[in-house]
Amino acid sequence: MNSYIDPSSLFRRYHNNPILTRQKWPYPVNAVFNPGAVEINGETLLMVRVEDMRGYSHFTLARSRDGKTDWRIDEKPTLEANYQSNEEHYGVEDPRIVWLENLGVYAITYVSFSKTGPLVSLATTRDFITFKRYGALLPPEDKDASLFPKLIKGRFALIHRPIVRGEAHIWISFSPDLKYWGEHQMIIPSRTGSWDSTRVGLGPPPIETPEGWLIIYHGVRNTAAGNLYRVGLALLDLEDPRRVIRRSEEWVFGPRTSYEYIGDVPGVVFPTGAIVDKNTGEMRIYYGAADSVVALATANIKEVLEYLKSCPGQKES
Ligand code: BMA
Repeated sequence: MNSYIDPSSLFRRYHNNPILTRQKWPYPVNAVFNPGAVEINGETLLMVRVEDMRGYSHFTLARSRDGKTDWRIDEKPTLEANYQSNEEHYGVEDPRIVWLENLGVYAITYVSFSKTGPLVSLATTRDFITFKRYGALLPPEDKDASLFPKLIKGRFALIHRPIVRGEAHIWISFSPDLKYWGEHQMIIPSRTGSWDSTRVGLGPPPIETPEGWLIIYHGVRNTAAGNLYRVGLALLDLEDPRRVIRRSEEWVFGPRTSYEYIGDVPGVVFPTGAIVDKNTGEMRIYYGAADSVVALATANIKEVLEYLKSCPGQKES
């Protein structure tokens, strides 16, 4: 146990949660959740996963000046699945967005639901109006992926979560060109007996900090009442993100409120976007709650790193 910092005090729910609901949507939908987040010209832009009444998902943009209030939601979908394709036949889900410094584009990794299972796909954009689709990066079954915002030793790096032999652990892979991927390595495994025993998967994209790449991930435990989705933390080495410097033993955020327990999938908090205010250190974490609404939690990044530094390191594998 960590002695002096209460992990459940690190993330604080926004008092006006949920911030986005299907009732606020300009057109009829079933649910809005798991948004990618990015800051552009001081404005927060959420690329929200919107599930239609068929059960297929697409992405629609919502914008706010302070990232908390007065959300302006686009009248129609921003990025629709290419339903004719095998890759996106059943829709697109759970986008993660990074600004790719070296290419000068936003990179959106998302789950495309193909006829043969979930795939990790990539699209890039400069303006969130037109998109260049790269297609699937790796074979199914794979989800919960994000690029690092920077090249690592001259190569692109991708965190993702393949399912292999029924096991779901977090992996990293590298590419010289966003096309050919290799040097696949498992970095954050699920832990037998723990709160994250059934599955783990990356939440928001990796966040660069002086201490390392901050990883916010979801962990799942299968219970008598179904799957419980909670959130844990890890820190990866800046130069070599295959190296896990720290990992929390405890979860730091989990379902507690009615909007996290009442919805299509009860007992789910699923963070997919994070924005750090460099001046105040406030980190805004956008998450899907109960696969039905978008909610916001805030944390102080210094406190989060302080807590992580009190966590155990991971043995070299
Ligand atoms: C995961 C993903 C998420 C979803 C979560 C909880 O496997 O499919 O989109 O929010 O399950 O249902």
